[in-house]
Amino acid sequence: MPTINTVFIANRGEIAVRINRACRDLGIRTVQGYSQADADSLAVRLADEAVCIGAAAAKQSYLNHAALIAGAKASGADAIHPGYGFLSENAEFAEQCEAAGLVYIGSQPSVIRLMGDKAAARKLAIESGVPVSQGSKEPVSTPEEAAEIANRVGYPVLVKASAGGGGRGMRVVSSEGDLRESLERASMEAAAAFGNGAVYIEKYLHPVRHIEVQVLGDGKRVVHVGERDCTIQRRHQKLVEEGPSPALTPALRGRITESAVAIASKVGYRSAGTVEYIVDAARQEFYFIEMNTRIQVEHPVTEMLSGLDLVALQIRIAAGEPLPLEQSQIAFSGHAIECRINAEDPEKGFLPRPGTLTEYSAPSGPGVRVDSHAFPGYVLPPHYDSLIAKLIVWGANREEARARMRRALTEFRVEGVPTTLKFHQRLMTEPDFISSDVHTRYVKETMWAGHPAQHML
Ligand code: MV4
Repeated sequence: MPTINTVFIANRGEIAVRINRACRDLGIRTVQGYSQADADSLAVRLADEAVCIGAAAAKQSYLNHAALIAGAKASGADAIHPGYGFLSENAEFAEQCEAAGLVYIGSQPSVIRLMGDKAAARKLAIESGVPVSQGSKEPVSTPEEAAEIANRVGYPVLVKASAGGGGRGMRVVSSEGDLRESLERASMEAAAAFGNGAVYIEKYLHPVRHIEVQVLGDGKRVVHVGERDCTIQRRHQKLVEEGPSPALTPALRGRITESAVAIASKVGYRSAGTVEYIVDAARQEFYFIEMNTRIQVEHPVTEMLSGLDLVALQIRIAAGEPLPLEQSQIAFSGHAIECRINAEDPEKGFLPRPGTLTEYSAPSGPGVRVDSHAFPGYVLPPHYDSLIAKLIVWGANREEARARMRRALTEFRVEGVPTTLKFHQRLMTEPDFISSDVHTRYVKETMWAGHPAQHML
Protein backbone atom coordinates (compact mmCIF):
# COMPACT_ATOMS: atom_id res chain seq x y z
CA MET A 1 0.00 0.00 0.00
CA PRO A 2 1.85 3.15 -1.15
CA THR A 3 2.07 5.71 1.62
CA ILE A 4 1.54 9.26 0.43
CA ASN A 5 3.58 11.80 2.39
CA THR A 6 3.82 14.55 -0.19
CA VAL A 7 1.46 15.46 -3.04
CA PHE A 8 2.59 17.47 -6.04
CA ILE A 9 -0.31 19.67 -7.20
CA ALA A 10 -0.16 19.70 -11.01
CA ASN A 11 -2.81 22.36 -11.50
CA ARG A 12 -3.58 25.94 -10.56
CA GLY A 13 -6.30 28.31 -9.32
CA GLU A 14 -9.15 27.29 -7.07
CA ILE A 15 -8.71 23.53 -7.61
CA ALA A 16 -5.06 23.77 -6.55
CA VAL A 17 -6.19 25.51 -3.33
CA ARG A 18 -8.86 22.83 -2.93
CA ILE A 19 -6.36 19.97 -3.29
CA ASN A 20 -4.02 21.69 -0.85
CA ARG A 21 -6.83 21.87 1.71
CA ALA A 22 -7.61 18.15 1.38
CA CYS A 23 -3.92 17.31 1.82
CA ARG A 24 -3.68 19.59 4.88
CA ASP A 25 -6.66 17.84 6.47
CA LEU A 26 -4.92 14.50 5.88
CA GLY A 27 -1.60 15.70 7.28
CA ILE A 28 0.04 15.39 3.84
CA ARG A 29 2.68 17.86 2.64
CA THR A 30 2.08 19.75 -0.57
CA VAL A 31 4.30 20.95 -3.38
CA GLN A 32 2.64 23.42 -5.73
CA GLY A 33 3.74 23.43 -9.35
CA TYR A 34 3.30 26.93 -10.73
CA SER A 35 3.91 28.84 -13.94
CA GLN A 36 5.64 32.22 -14.00
CA ALA A 37 2.16 33.81 -14.26
CA ASP A 38 1.13 32.19 -10.97
CA ALA A 39 4.19 32.99 -8.85
CA ASP A 40 2.17 35.29 -6.54
CA SER A 41 -0.86 33.03 -6.35
CA LEU A 42 -2.74 31.90 -3.25
CA ALA A 43 -2.07 28.27 -4.20
CA VAL A 44 1.68 28.94 -4.01
CA ARG A 45 1.30 30.77 -0.73
CA LEU A 46 -0.71 27.96 0.90
CA ALA A 47 1.54 25.07 -0.17
CA ASP A 48 4.42 23.78 1.95
CA GLU A 49 6.74 24.16 -1.03
CA ALA A 50 6.47 25.50 -4.58
CA VAL A 51 8.28 24.66 -7.80
CA CYS A 52 8.23 26.76 -10.97
CA ILE A 53 7.35 24.46 -13.86
CA GLY A 54 7.68 26.94 -16.69
CA ALA A 55 6.43 29.99 -18.55
CA ALA A 56 2.87 31.32 -18.39
CA ALA A 57 1.62 29.57 -21.55
CA ALA A 58 -0.16 26.36 -20.51
CA LYS A 59 1.78 24.35 -23.11
CA GLN A 60 4.99 25.35 -21.35
CA SER A 61 3.70 24.71 -17.84
CA TYR A 62 0.44 23.00 -16.84
CA LEU A 63 0.38 20.95 -20.06
CA ASN A 64 4.11 20.21 -19.96
CA HIS A 65 4.23 16.54 -18.96
CA ALA A 66 8.01 16.43 -18.43
CA ALA A 67 8.18 19.67 -16.41
CA LEU A 68 5.38 18.57 -14.07
CA ILE A 69 6.87 15.12 -13.50
CA ALA A 70 10.39 16.53 -13.05
CA GLY A 71 9.03 19.08 -10.55
CA ALA A 72 7.28 16.34 -8.62
CA LYS A 73 10.30 14.06 -8.55
CA ALA A 74 12.80 16.83 -7.74
CA SER A 75 10.69 17.95 -4.78
CA GLY A 76 10.46 14.43 -3.39
CA ALA A 77 6.71 14.15 -3.89
CA ASP A 78 5.42 10.58 -3.92
CA ALA A 79 2.05 11.41 -5.53
CA ILE A 80 0.64 13.84 -8.07
CA HIS A 81 -2.89 15.31 -8.39
CA PRO A 82 -3.89 16.60 -11.86
CA GLY A 83 -7.04 18.48 -10.75
CA TYR A 84 -9.48 19.13 -13.63
CA GLY A 85 -8.86 20.44 -17.14
CA PHE A 86 -5.22 20.49 -18.37
CA LEU A 87 -3.84 16.90 -18.16
CA SER A 88 -6.54 15.53 -15.84
CA GLU A 89 -7.90 13.10 -18.47
CA ASN A 90 -4.66 12.45 -20.35
CA ALA A 91 -3.94 8.72 -20.19
CA GLU A 92 -0.38 9.17 -21.44
CA PHE A 93 0.40 11.64 -18.65
CA ALA A 94 -1.08 9.27 -16.06
CA GLU A 95 1.11 6.47 -17.43
CA GLN A 96 4.19 8.69 -17.40
CA CYS A 97 3.52 9.64 -13.77
CA GLU A 98 3.25 6.00 -12.76
CA ALA A 99 6.33 5.06 -14.81
CA ALA A 100 8.21 7.80 -12.94
CA GLY A 101 7.25 6.12 -9.66
CA LEU A 102 4.59 8.68 -8.72
CA VAL A 103 1.19 7.65 -7.36
CA TYR A 104 -1.31 9.16 -9.80
CA ILE A 105 -4.30 10.50 -7.88
CA GLY A 106 -6.97 9.64 -10.40
CA SER A 107 -8.24 6.75 -12.48
CA GLN A 108 -6.28 3.96 -14.12
CA PRO A 109 -4.64 5.09 -17.41
CA SER A 110 -6.50 2.32 -19.29
CA VAL A 111 -9.84 3.59 -17.99
CA ILE A 112 -8.94 7.21 -18.75
CA ARG A 113 -8.09 6.12 -22.30
CA LEU A 114 -11.27 4.07 -22.71
CA MET A 115 -13.59 6.80 -21.44
CA GLY A 116 -11.70 9.39 -23.46
CA ASP A 117 -12.92 7.57 -26.56
CA LYS A 118 -16.56 8.66 -26.42
CA ALA A 119 -17.66 6.10 -29.04
CA ALA A 120 -16.02 3.29 -27.04
CA ALA A 121 -17.59 4.62 -23.82
CA ARG A 122 -20.98 4.62 -25.55
CA LYS A 123 -20.41 1.03 -26.63
CA LEU A 124 -19.54 0.08 -23.05
CA ALA A 125 -22.76 1.70 -21.84
CA ILE A 126 -24.75 -0.34 -24.36
CA GLU A 127 -22.97 -3.51 -23.20
CA SER A 128 -23.74 -2.55 -19.59
CA GLY A 129 -27.43 -2.30 -20.44
CA VAL A 130 -27.44 1.46 -19.96
CA PRO A 131 -29.71 3.45 -22.28
CA VAL A 132 -28.07 5.63 -24.94
CA SER A 133 -29.61 7.86 -27.55
CA GLN A 134 -30.28 5.93 -30.80
CA GLY A 135 -27.43 6.08 -33.28
CA SER A 136 -24.25 4.35 -34.41
CA LYS A 137 -22.68 1.55 -32.38
CA GLU A 138 -19.22 2.47 -33.70
CA PRO A 139 -17.70 5.52 -35.33
CA VAL A 140 -19.14 5.92 -38.84
CA SER A 141 -16.77 5.18 -41.71
CA THR A 142 -18.62 6.62 -44.73
CA PRO A 143 -21.18 9.40 -45.37
CA GLU A 144 -23.48 6.71 -46.79
CA GLU A 145 -23.35 4.78 -43.52
CA ALA A 146 -24.01 7.99 -41.60
CA ALA A 147 -26.96 8.82 -43.83
CA GLU A 148 -28.45 5.36 -43.32
CA ILE A 149 -28.21 5.72 -39.52
CA ALA A 150 -29.55 9.29 -39.55
CA ASN A 151 -32.51 8.29 -41.71
CA ARG A 152 -33.19 5.37 -39.40
CA VAL A 153 -33.15 7.39 -36.15
CA GLY A 154 -34.58 10.55 -37.72
CA TYR A 155 -33.25 14.10 -37.92
CA PRO A 156 -32.00 16.19 -36.22
CA VAL A 157 -28.94 14.15 -35.35
CA LEU A 158 -25.70 15.00 -33.57
CA VAL A 159 -22.34 14.26 -35.10
CA LYS A 160 -20.00 13.71 -32.14
CA ALA A 161 -16.21 13.34 -32.16
CA SER A 162 -14.98 10.12 -30.52
CA ALA A 163 -12.04 12.03 -29.06
CA GLY A 164 -14.21 15.03 -28.16
CA GLY A 165 -16.41 15.33 -25.11
CA GLY A 166 -17.85 18.23 -23.22
CA GLY A 167 -19.50 19.38 -26.41
CA ARG A 168 -16.22 19.79 -28.28
CA GLY A 169 -16.38 18.52 -31.87
CA MET A 170 -20.16 18.18 -31.73
CA ARG A 171 -22.51 19.42 -34.48
CA VAL A 172 -26.26 19.31 -34.88
CA VAL A 173 -27.42 18.22 -38.36
CA SER A 174 -31.04 19.00 -39.19
CA SER A 175 -31.41 17.41 -42.62
CA GLU A 176 -29.75 14.94 -44.95
CA GLY A 177 -28.64 17.78 -47.21
CA ASP A 178 -26.34 19.07 -44.48
CA LEU A 179 -25.05 15.70 -43.36
CA ARG A 180 -22.13 15.12 -45.69
CA GLU A 181 -20.57 18.55 -45.15
CA SER A 182 -21.18 18.45 -41.40
CA LEU A 183 -19.53 15.04 -41.20
CA GLU A 184 -16.49 16.22 -43.11
CA ARG A 185 -16.14 19.39 -41.04
CA ALA A 186 -16.69 17.62 -37.72
CA SER A 187 -14.13 14.99 -38.64
CA MET A 188 -11.58 17.57 -39.83
CA GLU A 189 -12.07 19.67 -36.68
CA ALA A 190 -11.69 16.60 -34.49
CA ALA A 191 -8.57 15.47 -36.33
CA ALA A 192 -7.09 18.96 -35.94
CA ALA A 193 -8.13 19.38 -32.31
CA PHE A 194 -7.67 15.86 -30.95
CA GLY A 195 -5.54 14.03 -33.52
CA ASN A 196 -8.42 11.67 -34.10
CA GLY A 197 -11.12 12.40 -36.69
CA ALA A 198 -13.45 9.52 -35.81
CA VAL A 199 -17.08 10.62 -35.39
CA TYR A 200 -20.30 8.87 -34.42
CA ILE A 201 -23.99 9.70 -34.83
CA GLU A 202 -26.73 10.10 -32.22
CA LYS A 203 -30.33 11.23 -32.46
CA TYR A 204 -30.39 14.76 -31.07
CA LEU A 205 -32.81 14.86 -28.16
CA HIS A 206 -34.41 18.13 -27.07
CA PRO A 207 -35.64 19.47 -24.72
CA VAL A 208 -33.50 17.61 -22.24
CA ARG A 209 -31.74 18.21 -18.96
CA HIS A 210 -28.09 17.50 -18.32
CA ILE A 211 -27.69 15.38 -15.21
CA GLU A 212 -24.51 13.72 -13.97
CA VAL A 213 -23.88 11.09 -11.30
CA GLN A 214 -20.86 11.23 -9.01
CA VAL A 215 -19.18 7.86 -8.53
CA LEU A 216 -16.29 6.73 -6.33
CA GLY A 217 -14.38 3.50 -6.79
CA ASP A 218 -11.33 1.78 -5.32
CA GLY A 219 -10.73 -0.47 -8.31
CA LYS A 220 -12.86 -3.22 -6.76
CA ARG A 221 -16.05 -1.62 -5.53
CA VAL A 222 -18.05 1.39 -6.74
CA VAL A 223 -20.52 3.61 -4.92
CA HIS A 224 -22.43 6.63 -6.17
CA VAL A 225 -22.66 9.94 -4.35
CA GLY A 226 -25.86 11.23 -5.88
CA GLU A 227 -26.46 13.44 -8.89
CA ARG A 228 -25.93 17.03 -10.01
CA ASP A 229 -28.21 18.88 -12.42
CA CYS A 230 -26.05 20.94 -14.81
CA THR A 231 -28.72 22.00 -17.28
CA ILE A 232 -27.96 25.73 -17.04
CA GLN A 233 -25.11 25.99 -19.52
CA ARG A 234 -23.92 28.31 -22.21
CA ARG A 235 -21.99 26.84 -25.13
CA HIS A 236 -21.17 23.78 -23.02
CA GLN A 237 -19.82 25.97 -20.24
CA LYS A 238 -21.72 25.08 -17.09
CA LEU A 239 -22.88 28.17 -15.24
CA VAL A 240 -25.05 26.78 -12.43
CA GLU A 241 -25.12 23.28 -10.95
CA GLU A 242 -27.45 21.97 -8.28
CA GLY A 243 -28.43 18.83 -6.45
CA PRO A 244 -30.58 16.89 -6.01
CA SER A 245 -32.04 17.41 -9.49
CA PRO A 246 -35.58 18.85 -9.30
CA ALA A 247 -36.39 16.84 -12.43
CA LEU A 248 -35.84 13.39 -10.99
CA THR A 249 -38.45 11.25 -9.26
CA PRO A 250 -37.06 8.83 -6.67
CA ALA A 251 -37.68 5.99 -9.13
CA LEU A 252 -35.78 7.66 -11.98
CA ARG A 253 -33.02 8.69 -9.54
CA GLY A 254 -32.64 5.05 -8.55
CA ARG A 255 -32.40 3.93 -12.18
CA ILE A 256 -29.85 6.58 -13.17
CA THR A 257 -27.57 6.11 -10.15
CA GLU A 258 -27.75 2.33 -10.53
CA SER A 259 -26.72 2.62 -14.19
CA ALA A 260 -23.78 4.87 -13.27
CA VAL A 261 -22.56 2.30 -10.76
CA ALA A 262 -22.99 -0.44 -13.39
CA ILE A 263 -20.81 1.39 -15.94
CA ALA A 264 -18.11 2.29 -13.41
CA SER A 265 -18.14 -1.25 -12.00
CA LYS A 266 -17.75 -2.75 -15.46
CA VAL A 267 -14.32 -1.09 -15.78
CA GLY A 268 -13.33 -1.56 -12.12
CA TYR A 269 -13.28 2.19 -11.73
CA ARG A 270 -10.77 3.79 -9.36
CA SER A 271 -11.01 7.32 -7.89
CA ALA A 272 -13.72 9.94 -8.34
CA GLY A 273 -15.60 10.02 -11.64
CA THR A 274 -18.76 11.41 -13.17
CA VAL A 275 -21.22 9.68 -15.49
CA GLU A 276 -23.07 12.21 -17.65
CA TYR A 277 -26.62 11.79 -18.94
CA ILE A 278 -29.27 13.71 -20.76
CA VAL A 279 -32.71 13.28 -19.26
CA ASP A 280 -36.14 13.59 -20.88
CA ALA A 281 -37.94 14.46 -17.68
CA ALA A 282 -41.37 14.44 -19.33
CA ARG A 283 -40.93 10.84 -20.43
CA GLN A 284 -38.80 9.95 -17.36
CA GLU A 285 -36.15 8.60 -19.77
CA PHE A 286 -32.38 8.99 -19.44
CA TYR A 287 -29.52 8.46 -21.90
CA PHE A 288 -25.80 8.03 -21.22
CA ILE A 289 -23.62 10.53 -23.04
CA GLU A 290 -20.11 10.27 -21.55
CA MET A 291 -18.01 9.55 -18.47
CA ASN A 292 -15.46 11.98 -17.04
CA THR A 293 -12.51 10.36 -15.28
CA ARG A 294 -11.52 13.32 -13.09
CA ILE A 295 -12.75 15.42 -10.19
CA GLN A 296 -15.10 18.04 -11.62
CA VAL A 297 -15.44 21.77 -11.08
CA GLU A 298 -18.87 21.26 -9.54
CA HIS A 299 -17.87 18.57 -7.01
CA PRO A 300 -18.64 20.90 -4.01
CA VAL A 301 -22.40 20.52 -4.72
CA THR A 302 -22.04 16.81 -3.93
CA GLU A 303 -19.86 17.53 -0.90
CA MET A 304 -22.43 19.92 0.58
CA LEU A 305 -25.20 17.32 0.17
CA SER A 306 -23.26 14.28 1.42
CA GLY A 307 -20.77 15.79 3.86
CA LEU A 308 -17.97 13.89 2.09
CA ASP A 309 -14.60 15.31 1.04
CA LEU A 310 -14.25 13.85 -2.47
CA VAL A 311 -10.68 15.08 -2.97
CA ALA A 312 -9.54 13.56 0.33
CA LEU A 313 -11.24 10.30 -0.69
CA GLN A 314 -9.39 10.41 -4.03
CA ILE A 315 -6.10 10.72 -2.15
CA ARG A 316 -6.92 7.92 0.31
CA ILE A 317 -7.99 5.60 -2.53
CA ALA A 318 -4.78 6.45 -4.44
CA ALA A 319 -2.84 5.50 -1.30
CA GLY A 320 -4.39 2.06 -1.63
CA GLU A 321 -7.07 2.29 1.02
CA PRO A 322 -10.28 0.40 0.22
CA LEU A 323 -13.41 2.51 -0.16
CA PRO A 324 -14.18 3.56 3.45
CA LEU A 325 -17.90 3.68 2.67
CA GLU A 326 -20.72 1.32 1.89
CA GLN A 327 -23.50 2.71 -0.27
CA SER A 328 -25.83 2.49 2.73
CA GLN A 329 -23.53 4.82 4.69
CA ILE A 330 -23.81 7.61 2.13
CA ALA A 331 -26.68 9.89 3.12
CA PHE A 332 -27.88 13.11 1.55
CA SER A 333 -29.41 16.14 3.14
CA GLY A 334 -30.96 19.31 1.77
CA HIS A 335 -30.31 21.08 -1.49
CA ALA A 336 -27.14 22.73 -2.86
CA ILE A 337 -26.60 25.20 -5.69
CA GLU A 338 -23.28 26.31 -7.21
CA CYS A 339 -22.77 29.46 -9.28
CA ARG A 340 -19.53 29.93 -11.19
CA ILE A 341 -18.31 33.51 -10.77
CA ASN A 342 -16.26 34.17 -13.89
CA ALA A 343 -14.40 37.25 -15.07
CA GLU A 344 -16.57 37.39 -18.15
CA ASP A 345 -18.75 40.15 -19.52
CA PRO A 346 -22.31 38.82 -20.03
CA GLU A 347 -23.10 42.02 -21.90
CA LYS A 348 -20.43 41.13 -24.41
CA GLY A 349 -21.27 37.47 -25.02
CA PHE A 350 -19.55 36.32 -21.83
CA LEU A 351 -16.23 37.51 -23.24
CA PRO A 352 -13.44 36.63 -20.75
CA ARG A 353 -12.01 39.85 -19.29
CA PRO A 354 -9.02 39.11 -17.03
CA GLY A 355 -7.48 41.92 -14.97
CA THR A 356 -6.82 43.09 -11.41
CA LEU A 357 -9.43 42.52 -8.72
CA THR A 358 -9.38 45.99 -7.20
CA GLU A 359 -11.96 44.72 -4.71
CA TYR A 360 -12.70 41.16 -3.62
CA SER A 361 -14.91 40.33 -0.66
CA ALA A 362 -16.54 36.91 -0.49
CA PRO A 363 -19.88 36.17 1.22
CA SER A 364 -20.19 33.89 4.23
CA GLY A 365 -22.79 32.96 6.85
CA PRO A 366 -25.13 30.00 7.21
CA GLY A 367 -24.86 27.45 4.40
CA VAL A 368 -22.37 29.43 2.28
CA ARG A 369 -19.08 28.05 0.85
CA VAL A 370 -16.72 29.88 -1.48
CA ASP A 371 -13.99 27.91 -3.30
CA SER A 372 -11.58 30.45 -4.73
CA HIS A 373 -7.95 31.42 -5.19
CA ALA A 374 -8.78 35.11 -5.42
CA PHE A 375 -7.91 37.91 -2.96
CA PRO A 376 -8.04 41.73 -3.08
CA GLY A 377 -5.46 42.92 -5.61
CA TYR A 378 -5.20 39.52 -7.31
CA VAL A 379 -4.23 39.81 -10.97
CA LEU A 380 -6.32 37.30 -12.90
CA PRO A 381 -3.96 36.13 -15.68
CA PRO A 382 -5.18 36.02 -19.31
CA HIS A 383 -3.55 32.66 -20.03
CA TYR A 384 -6.06 30.36 -18.37
CA ASP A 385 -9.78 30.07 -17.64
CA SER A 386 -11.70 33.05 -16.28
CA LEU A 387 -12.99 31.44 -13.08
CA ILE A 388 -12.72 33.75 -10.06
CA ALA A 389 -14.69 31.73 -7.53
CA LYS A 390 -17.30 29.03 -7.09
CA LEU A 391 -20.11 30.13 -4.80
CA ILE A 392 -21.89 27.13 -3.33
CA VAL A 393 -24.83 27.35 -0.94
CA TRP A 394 -26.73 24.71 1.00
CA GLY A 395 -30.30 24.88 2.25
CA ALA A 396 -32.70 22.44 3.85
CA ASN A 397 -34.64 22.57 0.59
CA ARG A 398 -34.34 24.18 -2.85
CA GLU A 399 -36.19 27.35 -1.88
CA GLU A 400 -33.92 27.94 1.13
CA ALA A 401 -30.86 27.27 -1.05
CA ARG A 402 -32.12 29.71 -3.69
CA ALA A 403 -32.83 32.38 -1.10
CA ARG A 404 -29.37 31.93 0.38
CA MET A 405 -27.78 32.05 -3.07
CA ARG A 406 -29.55 35.32 -3.76
CA ARG A 407 -28.34 36.73 -0.43
CA ALA A 408 -24.78 35.47 -0.96
CA LEU A 409 -24.65 36.87 -4.51
CA THR A 410 -25.62 40.31 -3.24
CA GLU A 411 -22.88 40.09 -0.59
CA PHE A 412 -20.20 39.10 -3.11
CA ARG A 413 -18.07 42.16 -3.97
CA VAL A 414 -15.75 41.88 -6.97
CA GLU A 415 -14.50 45.03 -8.71
CA GLY A 416 -11.92 45.60 -11.41
CA VAL A 417 -13.22 43.06 -13.89
CA PRO A 418 -16.67 42.38 -15.31
CA THR A 419 -18.22 39.27 -13.71
CA THR A 420 -21.14 36.90 -14.06
CA LEU A 421 -22.49 37.97 -10.62
CA LYS A 422 -25.35 39.99 -12.08
CA PHE A 423 -26.24 37.16 -14.48
CA HIS A 424 -26.60 34.78 -11.53
CA GLN A 425 -28.56 37.30 -9.49
CA ARG A 426 -30.92 37.66 -12.44
CA LEU A 427 -31.15 33.89 -12.95
CA MET A 428 -32.07 33.21 -9.31
CA THR A 429 -35.22 35.30 -9.78
CA GLU A 430 -36.16 33.87 -13.21
CA PRO A 431 -39.61 32.19 -12.93
CA ASP A 432 -38.43 29.28 -15.12
CA PHE A 433 -35.43 28.76 -12.84
CA ILE A 434 -37.59 28.99 -9.73
CA SER A 435 -39.98 26.38 -11.15
CA SER A 436 -36.96 24.54 -12.61
CA ASP A 437 -38.69 24.44 -15.97
CA VAL A 438 -35.42 24.62 -17.92
CA HIS A 439 -33.55 22.65 -20.60
CA THR A 440 -30.05 22.70 -22.06
CA ARG A 441 -30.82 25.54 -24.49
CA TYR A 442 -32.56 27.69 -21.85
CA VAL A 443 -29.77 30.24 -21.42
CA LYS A 444 -29.26 30.57 -25.17
CA GLU A 445 -32.96 30.80 -26.01
CA THR A 446 -34.37 32.64 -23.05
CA MET A 447 -31.81 34.82 -21.32
CA TRP A 448 -29.94 35.87 -24.42
CA ALA A 449 -32.61 36.03 -27.11
CA GLY A 450 -32.01 39.45 -28.69
CA HIS A 451 -29.27 41.78 -27.58
CA PRO A 452 -27.89 40.58 -24.26
CA ALA A 453 -27.74 44.07 -22.79
CA GLN A 454 -31.53 44.24 -22.75
CA HIS A 455 -31.57 41.34 -20.33
CA MET A 456 -28.92 42.45 -17.92
CA LEU A 457 -30.73 45.39 -16.42
C1 MV4 B 1 -26.59 15.28 -26.42
C2 MV4 B 1 -27.68 16.17 -26.29
C3 MV4 B 1 -28.88 15.84 -26.90
N1 MV4 B 1 -28.99 14.68 -27.59
N2 MV4 B 1 -26.73 14.12 -27.08
C4 MV4 B 1 -22.81 16.15 -25.24
C5 MV4 B 1 -21.61 16.77 -24.58
C6 MV4 B 1 -22.21 17.21 -23.30
N3 MV4 B 1 -21.42 18.13 -22.53
C7 MV4 B 1 -23.49 17.80 -23.76
N4 MV4 B 1 -23.94 16.93 -24.75
C8 MV4 B 1 -25.19 16.71 -25.22
N5 MV4 B 1 -25.38 15.56 -25.87
C9 MV4 B 1 -27.91 13.83 -27.66
N6 MV4 B 1 -28.04 12.69 -28.34
C10 MV4 B 1 -27.50 17.38 -25.58
C11 MV4 B 1 -26.27 17.63 -25.03
C12 MV4 B 1 -26.11 18.87 -24.30
C13 MV4 B 1 -26.03 20.06 -25.00
C14 MV4 B 1 -26.06 20.04 -26.39
C15 MV4 B 1 -26.00 21.24 -27.06
C16 MV4 B 1 -25.88 22.44 -26.37
C17 MV4 B 1 -25.81 22.44 -25.02
C18 MV4 B 1 -25.89 21.26 -24.30
C19 MV4 B 1 -25.84 21.26 -22.90
C20 MV4 B 1 -25.94 20.08 -22.23
C21 MV4 B 1 -26.10 18.86 -22.93
